[in-house]
Amino acid sequence: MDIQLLRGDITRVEVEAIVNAANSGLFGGGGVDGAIHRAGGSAIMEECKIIRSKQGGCPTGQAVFTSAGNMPYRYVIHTVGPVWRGGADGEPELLKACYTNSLKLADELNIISLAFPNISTGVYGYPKQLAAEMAIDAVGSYRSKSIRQVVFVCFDEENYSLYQQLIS
Ligand code: AR6
Repeated sequence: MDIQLLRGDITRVEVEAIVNAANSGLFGGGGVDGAIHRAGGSAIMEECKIIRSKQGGCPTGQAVFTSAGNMPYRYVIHTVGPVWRGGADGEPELLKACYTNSLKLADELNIISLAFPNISTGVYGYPKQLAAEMAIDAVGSYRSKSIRQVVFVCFDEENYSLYQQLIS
């Protein structure tokens, strides 16, 4: 798998599918979740409602998918990162599971290229250095059937420079 790094807005990256850092109710919100729902329009929220009524949302560490609405992607994969509570509450395993379960779902959907935001590093408060190390480790150790390219999309400068140091 080719791993790339970009600074910017995940709704403007050229890939087949993008990952959203959602909440377990799939209610939408701020940060990258808000940006994705704004860019994709109401169709994504309608599909989230259906998932909520069928299975009650998406547990932390798991992943579900919807269409991408108005965005030119095949899918949005919604995963739910852990809220940082000091690190002894299963946060590292749950963050790793977000990446691995999103990759597994992308494989099932025959996705060739996938973009990730820096899950949990906004309002969920996960330390950025630890999250970047986990993200790169999880993606780097995953053996994919269909995915050829993974793009880490960093919105803020701090994450971008952390990823630059870890990837180069
Ligand atoms: N493109 C890429 N990354 C972005 C964008 C964007 N347009 N906007 C922000 N980021 P957060 P979390 C980065 O808070 O910590 C939501 O309200 C941002 O710089 O979006 O997993 C959900 O509904 C940060 O590095 O997600 C949940 O309730 C990263 O995205 C909750 O926040 C993640 O920040 C999830 O919290």
